[in-house]
Amino acid sequence: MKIRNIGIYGRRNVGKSSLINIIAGQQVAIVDSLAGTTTDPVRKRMEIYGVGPCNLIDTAGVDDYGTLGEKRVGKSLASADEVDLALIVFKWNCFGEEEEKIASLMETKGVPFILIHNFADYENIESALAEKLKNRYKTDVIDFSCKPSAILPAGSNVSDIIDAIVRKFSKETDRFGNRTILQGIVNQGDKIVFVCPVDSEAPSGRLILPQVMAIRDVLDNHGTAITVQPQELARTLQSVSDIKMVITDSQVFGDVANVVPEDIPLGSFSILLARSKGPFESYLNGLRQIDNLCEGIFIAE
Ligand SMILES: Nc1nc2c(ncn2[C@@H]2O[C@H](COP(=O)(O)OP(=O)(O)OP(=O)(O)O)[C@@H](O)[C@H]2O)c(=O)[nH]1
Ligand SMILES: [Mg+2]
Repeated sequence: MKIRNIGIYGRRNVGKSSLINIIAGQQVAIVDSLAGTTTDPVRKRMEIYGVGPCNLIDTAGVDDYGTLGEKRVGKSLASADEVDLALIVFKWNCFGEEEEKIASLMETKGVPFILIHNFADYENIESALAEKLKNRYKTDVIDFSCKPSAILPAGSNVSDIIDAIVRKFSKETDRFGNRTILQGIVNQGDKIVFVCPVDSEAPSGRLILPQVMAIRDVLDNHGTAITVQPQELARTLQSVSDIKMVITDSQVFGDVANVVPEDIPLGSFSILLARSKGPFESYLNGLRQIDNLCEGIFIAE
């Protein structure tokens, strides 16, 4: 199972290190009132029930300055390349340019994030700000306090943060921790055409598992699944408008490619399955190397 990296980001002194310690349930990172206490990313491996093994990564504040400070900021932000989820921490109702920068970096990298308003013992998040952020970023905004003696607002508890983390990951994974077969491809209202030849190679009386998984994924996302044999494809493409994608059995890929117009993306069940199960970027890089191979025997599975 993939180990998830969860990064904690924010300005200096907002309580990032305090938060990693609370989530991990132990003193992982040094906490101090001195701004700029954390200099290098601090990692802690832990198991989150419902997510599996995770690395929590505490980072240096993104508002550090000076030659050394800028190097720290660079290192904090570079970790965005390896994180699967970001916790963006802010305090005192100050969600400004720094926080916006982190959020837009995560959006660019396709990293989901949760917003945590810390220091709730000092002041609660204003409901107008919470609403604004929820609407703008379509994500959880949690009012929280890392101060042990704090009288917390109703429902403010570390379990709220854990629950939000689990929800973020469950949206993008099935219960085995894999991405669903059409992850990120199918959205509500999309029409996807599946080409499933029923020939001598097809099992009797049923569809094969990747086909079933793909149809189910479209239904889960409230899209429309249109399933045809290769012979019916051309007619279907003519009669149905706004098709998002065609996905075919690999055996007939060539024939199907001749029929599908260039503006409709075409994929195969095998490629989608490989994408959902493993390091797809590595597969693609491997594929690019095929042209560089010397003559000989090449076996790939
Ligand atoms: N009152 C209050 N104090 C907090 C809270 N969270 C953290 N602190 C205090 O704020 C100070 C900074 O906390 P840290 O966890 O070190 O903050 P940080 O974001 O890791 O700071 P840097 O490592 O400097 O970037 C410490 O004195 C903490 O005890 C909170 O929710 N409420
Ligand atoms: Mg710190």
